[in-house]
Amino acid sequence: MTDTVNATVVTAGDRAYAWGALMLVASMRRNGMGHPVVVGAMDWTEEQKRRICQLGDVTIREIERTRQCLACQKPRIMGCADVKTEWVCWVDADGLFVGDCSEWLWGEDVDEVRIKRCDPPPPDFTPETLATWQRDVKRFWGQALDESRYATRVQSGVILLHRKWKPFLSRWDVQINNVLPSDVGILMKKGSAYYQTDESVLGSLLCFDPVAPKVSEQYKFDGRIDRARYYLHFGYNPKPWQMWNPYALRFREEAYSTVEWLVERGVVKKSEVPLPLRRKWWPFYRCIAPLAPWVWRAMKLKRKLFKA
Ligand SMILES: [Mn+2]
Repeated sequence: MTDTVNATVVTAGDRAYAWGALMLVASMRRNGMGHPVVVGAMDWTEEQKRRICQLGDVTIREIERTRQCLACQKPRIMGCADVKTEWVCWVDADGLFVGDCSEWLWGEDVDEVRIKRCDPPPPDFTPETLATWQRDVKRFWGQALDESRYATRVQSGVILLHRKWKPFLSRWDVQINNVLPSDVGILMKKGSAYYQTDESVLGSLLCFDPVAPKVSEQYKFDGRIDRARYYLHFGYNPKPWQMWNPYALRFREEAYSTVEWLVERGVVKKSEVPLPLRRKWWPFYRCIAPLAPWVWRAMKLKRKLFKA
């Protein structure tokens, strides 16, 4: 194993994402991926930290409470001193590795970033967005390319980068804090050039920053090379540890078996598993999945009302 590990996996979440992060790291360990893990944890309970550390080689990095979406801290956590390997790989805490993905975590070209391109280009990738990106990159860094390098933007759920790009990570960090409000949520207003927050800012740099890493031709984490080895993403909200949404239903087997692995190893007790992650409750949660978008709206409203 040691000579197949030269990357650190980095993820983060607030208390509501602790189950996601736990399942993510469990999916690595049960598939033989022994990579060191750094977890940015905002406001986690001692119990939540203890559980994930039991999976071995996990470093908890406390994150100060903030109203800004945690994804905006990706560049800071990826560039932190706890990452000691040649390569660093950001992975969103709302997904799992299926199979042993060690080979995809082995960087090939130090000048490249391995990240998924949106195909087709998303609706927010407009000429107006590009003009704003170019203007802002030029405004803050003194120079910008005349034309975008790419005809689409990227998705930042998985980002594999060599450590030589630390200065690029700090430019991304500075740019996030320059162009996004300090209390930005998961998304900006529709029509904004930075609709996808951290992801849009990264897109602006990859498209226009003259000294940005190149986006690799192949992403690899989507199972196109090997259908048995990929990263699955529990898209949309709520997340499976809260309630199953219609999109995520397809991943139930991977989720249940990961949780059962955690229970078998004594990392969590059966009684501590959230109901949606218990096989017994599947008929119920499958049945109410169509209500997920409304439940999510209600959860967001509740948060707004009580935290404002
Ligand atoms: Mn996600």
